[in-house]
Amino acid sequence: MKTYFPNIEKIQFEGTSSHNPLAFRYYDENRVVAGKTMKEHLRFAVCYWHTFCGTGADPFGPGPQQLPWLNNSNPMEQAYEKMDAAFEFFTKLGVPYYCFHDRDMAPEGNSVEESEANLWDLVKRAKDKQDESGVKLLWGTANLFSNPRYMNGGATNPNFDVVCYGASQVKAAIDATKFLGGENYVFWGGREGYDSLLNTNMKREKAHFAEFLRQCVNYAKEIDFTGQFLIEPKPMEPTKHQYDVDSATVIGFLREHGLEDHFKINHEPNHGTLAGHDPAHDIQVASDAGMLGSIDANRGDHQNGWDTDQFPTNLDGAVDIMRIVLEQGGLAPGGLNFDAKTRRNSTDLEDIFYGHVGAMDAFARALVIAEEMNAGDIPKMKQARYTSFDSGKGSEFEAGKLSLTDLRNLAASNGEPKQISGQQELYENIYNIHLG
Ligand code: XLS
Ligand code: CA
Ligand code: CA
Repeated sequence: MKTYFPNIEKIQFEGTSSHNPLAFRYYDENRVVAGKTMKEHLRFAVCYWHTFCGTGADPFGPGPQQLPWLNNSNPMEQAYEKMDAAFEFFTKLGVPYYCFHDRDMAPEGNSVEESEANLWDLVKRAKDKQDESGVKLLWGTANLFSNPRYMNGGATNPNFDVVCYGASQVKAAIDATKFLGGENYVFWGGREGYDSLLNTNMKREKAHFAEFLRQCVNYAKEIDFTGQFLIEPKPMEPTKHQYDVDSATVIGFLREHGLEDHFKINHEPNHGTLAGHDPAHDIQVASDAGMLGSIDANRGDHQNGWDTDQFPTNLDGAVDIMRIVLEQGGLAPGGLNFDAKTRRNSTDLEDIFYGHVGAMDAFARALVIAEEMNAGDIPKMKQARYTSFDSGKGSEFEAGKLSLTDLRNLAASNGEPKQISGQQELYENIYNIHLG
């Protein structure tokens, strides 16, 4: 079979003394940290869309990246070649998982039936390749945003016919995900949002979205799909106001519509940045609600108001994520999916490997640091800040046993509270010691 990365051998772990840019310095998949291997903790996935479909196009010009698997003018042949390249890449990189949209894998046909047949053809191939390589599907999803028919949204489109068309795609993508043993299924809000209230009944569109999701839950039960459903928040882009703004918004929406037991959050750090949060804030919000399901490991840029989808090679960002993941006992059945793309001018095929190798190493290193940090002074100091609630009147307050008048009377008898420093600088210094 043709090889697309002839100059690249399987990426090996070589340790910190290595200067080989195509080797791992920290990611040793069998190394045990806190009772699990790195592979089990990190559950890395490669995304099909940026890595095999994106060529670096932007609003100012076409993509300069030449991807040899996109040359065939027959769309099905091209999809086969793309899949060969994808599985060669997954295998050489040594990731256990991948993620895809229906349209990344198979071209759209001229009818619902033809699109379903195209997808099914490719999905059967993918199953064989999964079985041969051992690479598994972390999640599947449907693209309800590229085709112009979705210009006013998919599930939230004001035209019912478009909602039905979107449903046909989601149904097929759930079927495909089930067939491939996918451990999750993602709903990212695509064009579910709006640009102007003058032409948009937001309340009705959100109700339609909830009903659409409810029917997906019903369908999963009907076909016995047991993967985890995930919603991915994003505040803007492509629409001005995306409905799934951030973790808190999604949690509120799910609870409002009685869907909270059926969905968790797939959090993308870049989207947290776009929402004006530190990504760790939004991830902690999801985790605190018991709803952090998976992470699209990437990073944005605070200077830019758009989705830069950069590789998450920043160590502190990875540490902040892994601290929360470890605290909640892991991400499974979710994982860390690199929803990231090389920069437009990174035009060598090796650049795709550099991005992934660097990000995998950053997270492997972050896992070890976060484990030490969680066992160190920071959690103890944080806990100590709240000791006044651990016993006596503080614990009665937490148990709901004190009225507002009781609290007032305590203030009167206790007098002016003692000033207690928040010591942020000290915490930051300890954090830096762990970072090494
Ligand atoms: C786009 C999203 C998208 C989802 C999957 O901003 O990140 O790629 O992850 O539809
Ligand atoms: Ca994403
Ligand atoms: Ca993104």
